[in-house]
Amino acid sequence: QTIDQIDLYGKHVVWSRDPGVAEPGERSLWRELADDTMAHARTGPVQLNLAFREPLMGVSGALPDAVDRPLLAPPSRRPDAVPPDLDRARGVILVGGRSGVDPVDVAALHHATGWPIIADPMSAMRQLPGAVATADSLLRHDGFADAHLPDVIVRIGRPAASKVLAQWTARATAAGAQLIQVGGPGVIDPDHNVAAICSIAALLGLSGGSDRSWAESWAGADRVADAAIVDALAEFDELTEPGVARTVADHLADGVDLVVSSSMPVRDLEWFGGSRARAFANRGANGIDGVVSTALGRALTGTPTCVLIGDLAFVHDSNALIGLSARAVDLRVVVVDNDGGGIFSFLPQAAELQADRFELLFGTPLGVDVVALATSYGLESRTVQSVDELVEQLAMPGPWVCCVPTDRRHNVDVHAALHRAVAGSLDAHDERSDQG
Ligand SMILES: Cc1ncc(C[n+]2csc(CCOP(=O)(O)OP(=O)(O)O)c2C)c(N)n1
Repeated sequence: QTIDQIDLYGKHVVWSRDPGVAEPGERSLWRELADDTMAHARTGPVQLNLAFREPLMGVSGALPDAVDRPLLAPPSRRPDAVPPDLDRARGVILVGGRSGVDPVDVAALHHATGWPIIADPMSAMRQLPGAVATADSLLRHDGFADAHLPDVIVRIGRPAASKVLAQWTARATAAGAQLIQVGGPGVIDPDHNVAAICSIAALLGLSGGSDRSWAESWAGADRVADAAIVDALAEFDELTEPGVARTVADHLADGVDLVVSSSMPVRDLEWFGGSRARAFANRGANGIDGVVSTALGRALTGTPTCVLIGDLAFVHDSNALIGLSARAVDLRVVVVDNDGGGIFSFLPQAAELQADRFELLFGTPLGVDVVALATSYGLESRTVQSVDELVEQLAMPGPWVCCVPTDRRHNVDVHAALHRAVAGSLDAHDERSDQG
């Protein structure tokens, strides 16, 4: 091997060993090593770098009898004490992915405090009573955002993708709100504004305030915003990117898992996906790496899986489709083909740079025929151009690939129209409330 394999995964593994080439005289140590590896693997990814002696041929002997050993407990940080003064009426619960927290406990916290649950689809908790699905849209409305600044924020799991939500959270903590972090992988404090890291159990003694108008105000606005989104989406003759996310969320059968990719699918699902939206996503600097493989991995566990993905991420990981047509795997791939990366059209560079430079540096169109690419792997593949066609396709068991052609520039206008529609409906709702 030409790369140094020792500590190859750095801090991304919880444990790694490089025991060197196995020698018959060290047999007694192997079981201990296997045991240690398994125990650590229960707490996260591990790297065991095993070297073999050439000619790499041999016959494996019988395994020794199994022995029961206690497993290592996952490394955990001792939770902080619950800060005083959290029993405030104006609280919000943010739930995101990988929280490790039982939805029953989140529902109990909402029930006890009356605090709305701002639920990212990654939490799979949008169907809890008190869940709000349209927070990004609501918080883009300055009047709503100002009037609903909280005193307490309990964040459970990872933060959502919405920058608007993150900025509003930071604004609230800068103004004195307490941010309590619960669960999630590692210590989650990207904005360095977490006041305490607590267990969910410790928070279940909270009672919030007795003012139910806070919860009702969020719930009412959420209903208004969601109706505005649904109506505004129906105004478009063509299938839009947010419309694809909403259709997938609304129509994917309950037993089918969803994986969403960056940049726009994860956002469109979070912002416009409604209360049925629930998904898995790879997040981080390498977010578009291996997304088809991630979905395939989920599908191979036996759960039918749909992946909603852009054309760049799809092409980037299209090798994952090799051999798929010959396997009984229910993988359903919906490619939103805007010929390049969608998020960059929302950047100021989209207006500042000359179109060809912007395309070269940011848009990065590939010009790949998605249907032809999928067909070349022997997969069933088609172009889908209406909500009805997409609904029909989503009901089919995989493996298949469908491609929804969209336009990056138009997508910016679609998002603006949706935000305008929500803002208009919230204003009208406020007026009605004032008069009532
Ligand atoms: C491996 C990797 N390279 C680059 C990026 C930066 N990046 C984030 S989103 C994105 C564009 C993805 O385009 P596409 O898959 O077509 O989806 P769309 O943006 O159109 O929704 C890029 C290049 C990344 N997250 N991961």
